[in-house]
Amino acid sequence: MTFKLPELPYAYDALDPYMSSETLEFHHDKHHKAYVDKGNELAEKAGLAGKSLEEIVVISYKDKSQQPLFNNAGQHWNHLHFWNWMKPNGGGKKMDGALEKALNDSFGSFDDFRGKFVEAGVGQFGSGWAWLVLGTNGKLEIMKTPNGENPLAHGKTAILGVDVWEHSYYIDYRNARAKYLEAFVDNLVNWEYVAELFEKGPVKLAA
Ligand code: MN3
Repeated sequence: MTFKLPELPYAYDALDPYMSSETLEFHHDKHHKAYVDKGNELAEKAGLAGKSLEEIVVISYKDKSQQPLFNNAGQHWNHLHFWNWMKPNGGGKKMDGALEKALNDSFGSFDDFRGKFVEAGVGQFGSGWAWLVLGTNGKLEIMKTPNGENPLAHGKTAILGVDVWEHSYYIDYRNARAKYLEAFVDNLVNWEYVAELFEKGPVKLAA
């Protein structure tokens, strides 16, 4: 199988009360699993089963006839990282020096970053994601994408992303997407993982 559903890196109830076990059970065991299953089926059909996930995301984004494969492969990539972008007792202004400096240089302050990141997530009309990506000249940028689209498809490197599909927050926050996004930044973000991706630098694709 090309794609494999990972175990969550923490217990289902580990993110309570900011993200409930009910949300994680549905989101991981049903939604993410469906992207993996459908993605494998479509990658096989497209003759791309031997490629890396990153290659499949890029190839299927460029080829509009492969939109269904892109939707599922993109969402698989997004969720692989999303689980790692959270941790118990995460969030707040708790990151290492270089990343903190980049946030300050790019947005003015951590609070300005927080405001813009939440605003991007709230402003994404319908389903999608909000992202923190590597920009030019060592700066960081915020972007938002619809549905399963991600920075990778646009040749950009995401170091943080948040799922704003309703399945990610409706059980815990109902329609209050802003409250969910604030709780994500204040209480859930795994800054160690963000720093790891920041230090790794731009994604390199074999393709
Ligand atoms: Mn999701």
